[in-house]
Amino acid sequence: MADQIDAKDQRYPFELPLLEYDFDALAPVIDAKTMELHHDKHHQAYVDNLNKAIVEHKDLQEKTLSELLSDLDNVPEAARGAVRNNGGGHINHSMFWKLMKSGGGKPSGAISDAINRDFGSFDDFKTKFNEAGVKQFGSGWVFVYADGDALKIQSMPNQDTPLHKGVEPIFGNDVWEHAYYLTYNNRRPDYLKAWWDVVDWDAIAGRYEQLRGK
Ligand code: MN3
Repeated sequence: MADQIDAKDQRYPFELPLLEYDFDALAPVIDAKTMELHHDKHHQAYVDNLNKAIVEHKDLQEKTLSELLSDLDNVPEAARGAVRNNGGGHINHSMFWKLMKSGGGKPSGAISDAINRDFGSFDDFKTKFNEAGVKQFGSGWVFVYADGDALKIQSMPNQDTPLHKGVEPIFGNDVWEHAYYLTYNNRRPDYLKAWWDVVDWDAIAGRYEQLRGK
């Protein structure tokens, strides 16, 4: 929904964003049951547990999610782990849903130029990204972010985000088993390869432009 506040700018109480497409829109790359569980159960749980974690912390309720995650040192220790995990879960998944659409596409414009400049070709870029996803031990994400002008690929564990270092990711893929297990079972490399077929490059180009403007 256009009038819903983006997760990074939300303050307590945090809210689950509505999916802008049907659960089966990304099938067969991501099956409908996985989408339903992933959005309605997993993401909802991150939102609920984030709200619970700061229900007693009035000072933290003043901060946006982006402010909380980029300044964890100033979150009291009793709430820090829960904010890191569930706040990260909320911001990562809120980004993730918007990076995908039925039919996908190909990069174009400035983001395509940057990929070719920094990785040689789109195919080489995808290979490096997929390798980072395969190598991430256990649960986590693979992110692309800008380091100055240069694009970087970085895998991170659990629900961590480059925001912990003050850097907003351009995009990322979820490599938790819950993201792919029903269709791909243990075959994470197959999921990583197939995922590119539902990536919305217009959405990524929009994020890239917005982040470059900062
Ligand atoms: Mn997930």
